[in-house]
Amino acid sequence: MENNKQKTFVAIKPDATSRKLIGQIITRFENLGFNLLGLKLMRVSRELAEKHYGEHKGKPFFEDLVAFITSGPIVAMAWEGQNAVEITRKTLGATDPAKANAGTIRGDFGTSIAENIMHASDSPDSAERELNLFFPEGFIV
Ligand code: FUP
Repeated sequence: MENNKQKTFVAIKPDATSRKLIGQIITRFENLGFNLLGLKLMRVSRELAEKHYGEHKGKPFFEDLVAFITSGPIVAMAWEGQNAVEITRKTLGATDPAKANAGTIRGDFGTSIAENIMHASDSPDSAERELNLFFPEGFIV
């Protein structure tokens, strides 16, 4: 059997937590057959937001992005499974909900590129970096 087990970092953003979408979103990840390694409801500090979105520093949307991700609680999660990084990105759909296919999480729940429901790591290297940022304490499983 193929073995490409990966860990990925996923976050439910403040628009989705305030819209009470947490349960529906977690169900979709459980349906994929992934294993949940870590999960926490948290507020993102400005410092953490700037580190997490470091690649976008200087872009016109950077300040709004930091303001948004720090505006309310997020759910930070670590999931593990075969090809988890790529499958998770597919499950979220395109960054802009207007371009995301129906059936994807952003396609089904989102309307705005700035407030687009979820984040997911875009590569195994990003996943490692982001998991270290959001789960410096590691995992109990
Ligand atoms: P993604 O990897 O799909 O989260 O997308 P990006 O890393 O390109 O963008 C990170 C976040 O920046 C997006 F979730 C939303 C925000 N963004 C904007 O607000 N405007 C843009 O034009 C592009 C991204």
